Amino acid sequence: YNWSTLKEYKEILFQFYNGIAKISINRPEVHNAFTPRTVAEMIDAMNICRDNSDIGVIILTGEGGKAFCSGGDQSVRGHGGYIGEDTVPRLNVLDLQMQIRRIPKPVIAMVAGWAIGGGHVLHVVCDLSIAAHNARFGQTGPKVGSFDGGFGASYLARVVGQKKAREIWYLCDQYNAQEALDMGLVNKVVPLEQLEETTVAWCEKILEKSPLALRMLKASFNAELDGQSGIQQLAGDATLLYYLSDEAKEGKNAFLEKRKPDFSKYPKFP
Ligand code: 2NE
Repeated sequence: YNWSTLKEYKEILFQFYNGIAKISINRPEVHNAFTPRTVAEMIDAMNICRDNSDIGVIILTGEGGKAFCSGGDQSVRGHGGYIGEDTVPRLNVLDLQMQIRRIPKPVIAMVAGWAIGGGHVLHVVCDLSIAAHNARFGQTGPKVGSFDGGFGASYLARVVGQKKAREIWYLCDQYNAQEALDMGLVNKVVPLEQLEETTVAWCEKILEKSPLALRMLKASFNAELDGQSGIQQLAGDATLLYYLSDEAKEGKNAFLEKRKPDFSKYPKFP
């Protein structure tokens, strides 16, 4: 594919092809472990994906074919978080998780090799996951002195069930691609050589669909699980749709024209 660079970063690649944005962690020497900077760059790229109307779907992946992401870089883990150049301890990957969940476009995890620890949680929060045969999944928190009790626990449990999620966290075992498929943790497993073409084909199928319908579906899937904040997202989308109507525009126009609004002609649907 003829991927073009959307923006240059230090620790990620950010590319575009035919309506698809691809965000790749580019630290293969540490199995694509993330630092606060990696995460900040991904957050910046995600913001661009949200605003750019040429982008309809986002692929999240890791460079090198051996790892999707191995979680937080333990060599920069300090007192209270992961420490970057500014010496501030951060857990900014939690903000990235929220952003993946909130962005009103499908995000697909394209997983080759390790998806471990905080890297595993990143694929879990994506809308869809496509795995290569060499993919390996698991959490390590209780082994390395960490845990993710947010989406990493509760949403994982929604995906694979309570018993399996507890097994994943309590035992810190690793699961192969077939096992991940069997427990509903990934959508599809393909040979490594076909990973990108399959993922792009799924993106292209999605891109043929109605963007507003996809947006409403993503918000609806979230709303069912996210309580007040999920309803807030879905309700925001209802406001967006309402703003497109003449009825809503009449309210704004009347205010600006300093007259009483006339809503009488708008239907009261059954
Ligand atoms: C992923 C795994 C199982 C792979 O094992 P293997 O044997 O195939 O590779 P190896 O030799 O361990 O890794 C290759 C190089 O990458 C580094 C290693 O240290 C090694 O470097 P060198 O010895 O060659 O110099 N590397 C790998 N993962 C790293 C990491 N996360 N941080 C820094 N360097 C890393 C094996 O590598 C593994 O178990 N990795 C650690 C996985 C892990 O525990 N991640 C953190 C979980 S906690 C977390 O992510 C988190 C959270 O729980 C809550 C909030 C935010 C983050």
